[in-house]
Amino acid sequence: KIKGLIFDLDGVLVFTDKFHYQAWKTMADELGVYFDETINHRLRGVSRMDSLEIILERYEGPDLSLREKEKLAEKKNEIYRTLLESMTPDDVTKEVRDTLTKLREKGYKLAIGSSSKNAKFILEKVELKDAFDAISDGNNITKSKPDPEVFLKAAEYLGLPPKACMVVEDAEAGIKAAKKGGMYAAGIGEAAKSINADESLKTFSELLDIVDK
Ligand code: G16
Ligand code: MG
Repeated sequence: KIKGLIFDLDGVLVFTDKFHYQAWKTMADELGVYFDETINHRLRGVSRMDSLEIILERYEGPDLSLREKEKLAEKKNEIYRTLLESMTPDDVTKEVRDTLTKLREKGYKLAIGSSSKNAKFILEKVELKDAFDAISDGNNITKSKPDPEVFLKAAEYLGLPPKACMVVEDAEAGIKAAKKGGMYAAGIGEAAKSINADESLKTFSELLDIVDK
């Protein structure tokens, strides 16, 4: 029996992927590294430093030290944070907001399970922070998705065993993480096609129909 839901942030509740793309693209252009939407797709749900490594697969310049890589990641984050400043509550659909409210009214515990270190900042910008009982994000984990750590922490914060939790994800790495953590996995968007997902959602509000099943 499902008692809690754990939501991925980017790609499920908000669409910050366009900002991630823009920020990485600016950095890649400066480095002279080829980067496009297809490569960007591989960055979904992946941590900042792991994302940088994926982009650097096409880098042909001199070897970069860890410090130089950290500088590049910091630079990307500065550009990304500036883009996030433009977000408002209108960046969350009514469907998402209403569904979260109804799930809570039904008695479900709700948490965020995001790889992002900017999760709290984003939730504040779109005024969604109060919709959740717990937030597990890039700041409280050591291993990024597909490792289940971020979701296991979210379940722990909710005080629920993993098997009583349903994870809602748009990325394959996130679906894999949920399954490895012993949770029920619902795919939306790109991850709705995942063969590893237990449920595939065409719309966000469909959650209300499948969660009690
Ligand atoms: C998000 C994005 C990833 C991003 C990661 C880390 O994860 O999908 O593309 O690389 O967070 O973000 P930051 O650089 O802000 O720490 P999620 O798990 O919310 O989909
Ligand atoms: Mg995501």
